[in-house]
Amino acid sequence: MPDCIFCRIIQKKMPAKVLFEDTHFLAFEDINPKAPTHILIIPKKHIESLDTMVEEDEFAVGRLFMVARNLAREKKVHRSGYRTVINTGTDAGQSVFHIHLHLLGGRPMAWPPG
Ligand code: DGP
Repeated sequence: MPDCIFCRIIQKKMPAKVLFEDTHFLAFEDINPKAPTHILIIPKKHIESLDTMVEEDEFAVGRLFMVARNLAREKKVHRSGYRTVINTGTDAGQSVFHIHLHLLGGRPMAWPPG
C-alpha cells in the first residue's frame, strides 16, 4: 500500500526504531509513546484492521501476541504487567489503517480505557 505509513516503515522508506524483524513481522517503538514501553507490532502483509482480516490472516494476527510476549520479556515488563491493544475503527481511535498491536508497559494503567 503506497500511502500506508507502516508499509513505508516496512520498506525502510521511513525511519523507525525497530526492535524485532523477521520475514513476516516487524516491531518498532511508537512515535508518540503513552507508556515507558510502547511498541507497535505489525504483520508485513497489509491488513487494514481486525475488521477486515480474513481467515487466512488468523495465524498472522495470533503471532502478533507471541511477538508481544517475547518483547515484554526483553523489556522486563512481564513481571509488573503490560497491556496489549488493537484499536479497530473510528470509535476505538484507530488512526493508522494497517493492523497493529500496541504493547504498553512500565507503569500502572487504569481501566476502563478512556
Ligand atoms: P492507533 O491509534 O491504534 O491507530 O495507533 C497508531 C499509532 O501509530 C499511534 O500510537 C502513533 C503511531 N504512529 C503513527 N505514525 C507513526 C510513525 O510514523 N512512526 C511510528 N514509529 N509510529 C507512528
